[in-house]
Amino acid sequence: MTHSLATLGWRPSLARQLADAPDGARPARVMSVHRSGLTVAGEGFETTIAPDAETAVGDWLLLAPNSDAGLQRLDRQSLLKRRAPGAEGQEQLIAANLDTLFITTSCNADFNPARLERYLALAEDAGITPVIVLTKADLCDDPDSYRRDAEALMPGLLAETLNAKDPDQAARLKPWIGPGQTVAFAGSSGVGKSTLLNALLGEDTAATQSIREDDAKGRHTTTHRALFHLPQGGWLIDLPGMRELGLTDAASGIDAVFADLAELAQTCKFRDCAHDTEPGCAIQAAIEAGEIDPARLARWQKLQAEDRRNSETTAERHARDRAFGKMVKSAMAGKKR
Ligand SMILES: Nc1nc2c(ncn2[C@@H]2O[C@H](COP(=O)(O)OP(=O)(O)OP(=O)(O)O)[C@@H](O)[C@H]2O)c(=O)[nH]1
Ligand SMILES: [Mg+2]
Ligand SMILES: [Zn+2]
Repeated sequence: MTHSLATLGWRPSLARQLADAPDGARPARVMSVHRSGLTVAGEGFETTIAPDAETAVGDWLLLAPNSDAGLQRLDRQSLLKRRAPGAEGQEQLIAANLDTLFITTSCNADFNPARLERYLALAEDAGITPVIVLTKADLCDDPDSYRRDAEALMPGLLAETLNAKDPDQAARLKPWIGPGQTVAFAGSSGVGKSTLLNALLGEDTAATQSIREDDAKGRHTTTHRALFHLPQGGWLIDLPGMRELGLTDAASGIDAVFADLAELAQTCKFRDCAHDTEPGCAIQAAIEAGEIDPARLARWQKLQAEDRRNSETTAERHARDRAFGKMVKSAMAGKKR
């Protein structure tokens, strides 16, 4: 089946980039990434081109007018990447041009502000709009309190409560999954991601089959990543689990989630204020005035520390280990004395 550019998610920010393109160059979106090649689709055509480590599923490319040669990659609206597991510091692209990340949790003990903030920082850092989806509203006395708590996690954040098993309620995600939109679900095991997807997919179609299959355990070991067409017109990309999606170099995403704190910190007396016992600390003053939850400050600082640790280059890590080794040695020497 072939698609129109609009159906594939074409938009003005991409069209503007064609100004300098050669006549007849054809835009095409990367529909799937395999070890052996990239499946790309453009206006009324689909073809396979050579693989390229710099290109991710969801990317937009320009193909030459009369051959399948890739001419250039168009600027991305968003890019989700991770540090490759095992390899030191190497970056691995996961998906490009996602519009929305549905951060999924439930109206129960799975609701964990620190974990949600981690996903939020990941989305913000990648340039993807996060939406919190709160499932199992049908099993909860006060789903609205969860919605309020979720929306308080970040300025401007939206949250939806629903019963994932009810297709009418799953339909609340419609505004984000219409034609040309690209989305993904993230969240712990058991929160209802597959249930929600099934409710959105409705009856079995070919696309349904492949998503359901891909959702089964074990399939993620293949290097295959693909865009699936939703009946509502949008595109879905399956993501690896969160453990494999840890934060690295996400300082700007973290500051976006904690924008209110980051802004306030600018008015602390000292530029390097640790917001602890420093004089003139605007954050501590706001805590004393009851305007900021001290737990939120603690979570911000913890996430920043983790990001700094994960973002260290190998050389920096070795330097820190050496310094630590020296410290241990001198402490031992001190003990002996
Ligand atoms: N009552 C109710 N049950 C739900 C809801 N959402 C999910 N469930 C149930 O919770 C269980 C787990 O749901 P899944 O959809 O498999 O969860 P998942 O997020 O896909 O989990 P993983 O695939 O392991 O990551 C299933 O038994 C669902 O029927 C909901 O909104 N209400
Ligand atoms: Mg699942
Ligand atoms: Zn301060």
